[in-house]
Amino acid sequence: MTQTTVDAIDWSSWSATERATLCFVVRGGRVLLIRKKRGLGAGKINGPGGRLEDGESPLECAIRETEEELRVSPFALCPAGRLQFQFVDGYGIDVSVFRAAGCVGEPRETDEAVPLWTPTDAIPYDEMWEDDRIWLPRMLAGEPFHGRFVFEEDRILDYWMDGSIPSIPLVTSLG
Ligand code: 8OG
Repeated sequence: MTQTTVDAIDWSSWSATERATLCFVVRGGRVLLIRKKRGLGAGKINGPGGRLEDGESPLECAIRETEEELRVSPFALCPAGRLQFQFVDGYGIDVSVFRAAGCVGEPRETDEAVPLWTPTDAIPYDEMWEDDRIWLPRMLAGEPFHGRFVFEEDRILDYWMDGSIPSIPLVTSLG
């Protein structure tokens, strides 16, 4: 894979190496973020989430990952957006983003993550993936989004953002 622009990629036939999820609990002017301790993006601040297991739907994955990383169960999840990342080394990841109205339990630190209840007007973008400042405001505002990003390591080379409803079913399994 040597394409370095969004337009150079045939997105109609694009397939990701892996599928993953993100789950943002947004409640009372704050969003539940994490400091990730391991995996892709370790050290960065992100939402809870991770890669799909075999036979799992994105919705199931988003709930399981939040439970594993923070020991809380998110509820009232809604599909919020879709993010397609192509890295120039050939790796691609397709991320279903969910917003949750709340969670049961108090978030706790685990060996995967440190919980960070963060005011929605003080998001630490400098410590997050470079693309987050592009779509996270839409997620917080409840606006749908669909983003495509070409990355080289952790730097954006090119991107496209659209405010449409994501074009894949977010709550069914690939089978
Ligand atoms: O299993 P693991 O935690 O390593 O899965 C990667 C997680 O990182 C998954 O939740 C999806 C998420 N992720 C990316 N790229 C980006 C990105 O650019 N921004 C954000 N916020 N999350 C990302 O893989």
